[in-house]
Amino acid sequence: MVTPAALSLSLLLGSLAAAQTTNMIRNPGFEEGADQPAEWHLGMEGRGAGSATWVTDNPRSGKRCVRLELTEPGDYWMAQQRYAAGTALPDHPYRVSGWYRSTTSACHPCLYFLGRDGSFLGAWETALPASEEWKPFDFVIQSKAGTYHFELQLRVQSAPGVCWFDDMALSSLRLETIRDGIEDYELLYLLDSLVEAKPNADLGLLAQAREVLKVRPAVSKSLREFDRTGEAMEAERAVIAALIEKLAK
Ligand SMILES: [Ca+2]
Repeated sequence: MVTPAALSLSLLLGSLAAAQTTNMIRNPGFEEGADQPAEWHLGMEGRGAGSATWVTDNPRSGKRCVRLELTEPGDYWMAQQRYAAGTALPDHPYRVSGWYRSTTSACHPCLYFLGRDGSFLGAWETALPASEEWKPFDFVIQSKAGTYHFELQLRVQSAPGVCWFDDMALSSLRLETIRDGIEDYELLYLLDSLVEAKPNADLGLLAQAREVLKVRPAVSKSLREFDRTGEAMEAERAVIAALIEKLAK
């Protein structure tokens, strides 16, 4: 028999799977491709000797990452990816994140804001500090008025140096936040229904569920203060999902 709780759970798992596809970046871990990383253009703009290559030396994930080198002062060598027209919103928050390592501070993630006719409206760009080990970066940026789509550039810029990028992500922050909010609400609602529907379930499990339903301070604090890492929320979601699974049996 398919119970309402089981049905909700399957719908919920479907929506959780859909939520994994919010990353706009194609081939974000540089794993796909034959001679070149699929979906990425490797090259340079301006002046300066260097290289942009697809490499297997110490990737952050899988077997590959991208390596960018500038051997003399100049503009930039980069891995570039452009998105289809109409895929970005104007005046809208976006989150760009990824992993890098770098011999100098010449490692620059950069996002071009492009208008409806493909015109350049401006760019967001930042220098990342040198790091011998893989290090995450995570920025929230606001798209410019008139933005219709983006171009992403992962650069080594200005000064000589070598940098590597892997596991990139770009997503609409508002959609991400709203979706997560809906999921949290759905998860809590489902858990609450199960506690009501299963008074004869394991007492320890029910007590734990009731405790979670109070919403723990660390989580509500992160909801108010917007925990950028989302670690508290992620941990809580895992606890709630595990309780739902056990109670739904
Ligand atoms: Ca990789």
